[in-house]
Amino acid sequence: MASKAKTPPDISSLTRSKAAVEHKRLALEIEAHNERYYQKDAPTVSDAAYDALRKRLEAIEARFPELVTSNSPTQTVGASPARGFAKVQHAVPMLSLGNAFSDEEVAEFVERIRRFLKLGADEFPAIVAEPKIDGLSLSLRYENGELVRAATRGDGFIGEDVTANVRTIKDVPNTLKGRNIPAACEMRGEVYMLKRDFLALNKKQAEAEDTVFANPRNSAAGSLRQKDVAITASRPLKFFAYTWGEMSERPADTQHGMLAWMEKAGFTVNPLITLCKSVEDVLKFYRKIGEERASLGYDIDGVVYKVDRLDWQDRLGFVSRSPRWAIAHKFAAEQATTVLNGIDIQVGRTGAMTPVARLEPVTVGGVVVQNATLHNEDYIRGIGNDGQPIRDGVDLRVGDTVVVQRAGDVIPQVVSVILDKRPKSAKPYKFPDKCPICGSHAVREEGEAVRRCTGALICPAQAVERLKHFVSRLAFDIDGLGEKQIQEFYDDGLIMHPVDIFTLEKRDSRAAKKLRDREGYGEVSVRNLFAAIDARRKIELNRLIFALGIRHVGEGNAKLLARHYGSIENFRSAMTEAAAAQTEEGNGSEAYADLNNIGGVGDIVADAVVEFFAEKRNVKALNDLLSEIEVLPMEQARRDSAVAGKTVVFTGSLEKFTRDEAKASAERMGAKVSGSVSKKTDLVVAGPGAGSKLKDAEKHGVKVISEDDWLKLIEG
Ligand code: 9MJ
Repeated sequence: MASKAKTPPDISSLTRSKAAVEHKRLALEIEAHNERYYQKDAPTVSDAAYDALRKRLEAIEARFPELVTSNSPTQTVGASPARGFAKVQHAVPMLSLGNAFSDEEVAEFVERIRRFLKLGADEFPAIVAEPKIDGLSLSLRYENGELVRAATRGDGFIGEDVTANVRTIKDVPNTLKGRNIPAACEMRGEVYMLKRDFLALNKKQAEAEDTVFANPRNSAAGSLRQKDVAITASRPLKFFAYTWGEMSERPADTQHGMLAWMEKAGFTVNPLITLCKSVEDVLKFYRKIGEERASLGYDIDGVVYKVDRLDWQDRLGFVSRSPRWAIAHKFAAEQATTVLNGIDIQVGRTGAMTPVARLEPVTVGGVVVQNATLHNEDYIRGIGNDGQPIRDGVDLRVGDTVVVQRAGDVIPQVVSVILDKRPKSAKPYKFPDKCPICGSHAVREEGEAVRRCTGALICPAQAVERLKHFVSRLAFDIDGLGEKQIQEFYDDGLIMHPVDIFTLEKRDSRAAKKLRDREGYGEVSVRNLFAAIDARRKIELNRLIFALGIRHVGEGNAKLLARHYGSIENFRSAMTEAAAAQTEEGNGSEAYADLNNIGGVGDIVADAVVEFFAEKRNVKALNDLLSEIEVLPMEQARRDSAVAGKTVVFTGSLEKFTRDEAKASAERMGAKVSGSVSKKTDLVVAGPGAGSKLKDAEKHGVKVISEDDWLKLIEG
């Protein structure tokens, strides 16, 4: 668990100022976890660790109510919707459930209900016990029995419109069956993926070098929230219905009656759901489900108890963000102890170095665990940066006996060290300052938890991604040489470094196996490819700088650098000078000061550029490339075009060009591209499905044109 072995101070002993500091830290950490969980589908801590953080925050707020602010994580559920989907306001908010972690807390929950309802000593409120599916909550709005809108939970009040995606899920009926259909109803439940489907999907994704998901839940969320509905349709998503939001007439007056109705209406309801008549019954169900958990086929993270009578649910109502009539009884994370045999460093596609624990194999919750992520070097030291996973303040050493945990998720975690068992010979772990793959120096930026390899152009762990970036639209943009071809050529050893692109033809003329004989190629396509490569032997400085893939140097910063240095010779010699003066303490060179002084280039960008040039093999790769190409001054925008000086907004799903192409063409013509429509906007170019931006254009009286009109405008 995130903060376990070194017990944090008792809340009753906290002074107000200490509590305020901890409250702020916890709020920030929880928010960062929310964002990773809800918006990026990439959580870094287990649910149990997350729940522990939330519980502590709640306890601090209970003692110091003045610390509760409207944006405290206790006042909102999850995170605001990610960009890319339209927002939907839920007619009835989708609130979350309170948690219980022990039998006593469950008994207290029932007691609270009995007190609230003033039930007699021998009266037990019937309770429906439901497995708690670990998926993604959805709200489905039906009007006159027809599905009209589907939305994710989002922050509980506003979710994302995923109607088109949800229509591809077989378990979700488009039309409700039977009689007794309310005129308006919001059906709610969980989208999830079977464990075996998740494993098969990951295998396919890995083969295609596409996103690999950490667990079935992330896989379900990632599959649902796809802009391309065809991708969602190809994913094996399933849905269990279990509750509702707005309901114009209720077809039943109990929870179990409502579940039976949902089934008749065409939904899948979890078959294990049981009506319980006593606390013992409820706990028996919890233990039985706990035992069956591993063989259920889908992930659950606990059991939900709900008061069966709906009139009682209504009377019980809500406390802050959770219903008083329901609670989630969570499963404890499964843990085991084992020995840390070693720490390996993996280098990711962006140079991030991730430590991995090599463990003496041990069974945790029915699964053999021999590797666990250690996240970053602070995690090994037992400390944490803001928003990063934290352990217990004790550093990890090879030879240590450690506690390992699997909690719902597939990636196991090392949660704590058993200090009593530390061998005398165990030494503090020294995180490598060189990349284990290519030997380049590895640096950690201030405020960053991750150490990275600086060998952007030469590190084999990064090479393919860097090459794909090198040929991308805003960089070298070579026709016929996209990500797929780069991958093939890299796999066959034909293109390993940027310069290899420009020597491909020469080498091919001498090769025994010619490109034209490759599958999918021929005389003409190879000739076209070589011509496209030749056409890019002249490249503008800003594109070249962007193509190098230096950390933090995106399109905008590349332009700042190109404008300032004017030529590749100036840029290279200034950066080489700055790199030579680089020390642990800083950089006192004039060249560095000059770089750092460019408006818009701060310390982070300046340091990243200098680190790139401090790696001699990057400079060699650049020099090799320069022997094959000619670098032109930064591309000048056309000042005489019809759109020069205008501000343009592109909206809707563009069909004639990609968004990057649209932006590049507009900028070449001297226009500025903006993401939102205001009264300063001159022109809106709208593709199919354009929505709110069109309304904004109307409001501000901005001219709207089609993609074809745009092409005519810039070509004319
Ligand atoms: C899950 N996740 O399986 C609820 N849930 O009810 C079940 N969640 C729930 N019920 C009201 N079975 C709010 C959330």
